[in-house]
Amino acid sequence: MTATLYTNARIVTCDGQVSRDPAAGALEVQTEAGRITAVGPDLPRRGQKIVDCGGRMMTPALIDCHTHLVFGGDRANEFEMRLDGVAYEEIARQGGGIRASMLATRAMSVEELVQASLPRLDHLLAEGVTTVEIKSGYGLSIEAELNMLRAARRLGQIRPVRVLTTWLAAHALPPEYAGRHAAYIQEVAIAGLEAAHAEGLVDAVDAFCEGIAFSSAMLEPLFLRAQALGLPVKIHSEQLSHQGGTALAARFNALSADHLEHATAADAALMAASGTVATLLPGAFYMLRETVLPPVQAFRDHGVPMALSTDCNPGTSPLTSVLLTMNMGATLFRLTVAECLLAVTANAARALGLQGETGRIAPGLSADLALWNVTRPAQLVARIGFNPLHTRIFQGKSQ
Ligand code: DI6
Ligand code: FE
Repeated sequence: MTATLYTNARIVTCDGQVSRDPAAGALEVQTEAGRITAVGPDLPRRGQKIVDCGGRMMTPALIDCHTHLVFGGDRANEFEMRLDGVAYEEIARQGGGIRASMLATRAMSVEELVQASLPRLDHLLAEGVTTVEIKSGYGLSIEAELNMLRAARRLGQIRPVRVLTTWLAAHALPPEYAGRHAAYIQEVAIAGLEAAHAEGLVDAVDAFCEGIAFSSAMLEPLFLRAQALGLPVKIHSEQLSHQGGTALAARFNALSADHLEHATAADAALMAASGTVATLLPGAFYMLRETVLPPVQAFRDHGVPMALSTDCNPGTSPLTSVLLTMNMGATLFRLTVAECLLAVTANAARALGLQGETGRIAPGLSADLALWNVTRPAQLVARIGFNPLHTRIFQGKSQ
């Protein structure tokens, strides 16, 4: 197999320093058999296929590390209710919210879920995404949760994309378990996790730690089971209130804690010690018109890596644009341009345990690259509703 040499690009490796103004041609990238084999100035010519990038900017391909992309139905009606002043938590208490999506999701076959989710996935891919995490969490019964992850795996087979699947049965309490949180965790979240794991459907385990969902004490048995199965954990924590989910997750060396608007500096210190990534989800913050900002400066001070993700879901973040997410990370959360780019590449890879596989332009990693019709990272983050993707490269193959 011949190698490919990408020349005349402004390469932002996201491996260490993110360059503000990469110079065209200063670095070259060589790929072979789907991997990056060399990065550097003036790489030796030895018969590789030469791709002249025309002075364009090249970055690692983008990663969406927190999505609920597979679901049935839509919840535009709840959007209207919120415009009328009804709070998200109130809608959930009235049986809307996650439970409304549960009814629509349970009614669909795996194939129907795949078809409903494909346009959302395709929208991400069109923006240079090559890795997507997809959670269960709208089935809330063992079989319906398994079907969501079967659909997620299928999406990864029919499109050129790396799909990571996350077991999020502990997302909400279905009506048949009303008032019986502990029983739900045992009989559905844990029993189903074992079935899903046996079927090869689980890359990580997640849970929603919130007043309207589960307390950290309720979630501990689930995380213990995940740990026993050798599965990494993640958590939705401190989104609407401070519940202590981040501290629980840090005790289990979670890959990431996500949302975190109500997290504290003490949480940041725990995350730093456990190597847990802070995944910020500005789409949900925006949709819910939240006002409490995540403690970004505390994450910086403690050296907690920050990721950004769409949180693509039918209720609080019907967002399928990683580029817009970067813009929101900067505008709403005051991340720098360099932080925004790392947040959807190197740090997003870390949030999935994939730091040795993708998310940086470095020798040995998968050749997952994006070539853009811009010359500087700021041009990727500054614009709204604009897609400058020129070429998406997944495992060395251009699309
Ligand atoms: N936090 C979120 O933002 C989503 N899930 C979660 O735990 C919202 C899910 C939904 O409203 O459908
Ligand atoms: Fe979420």
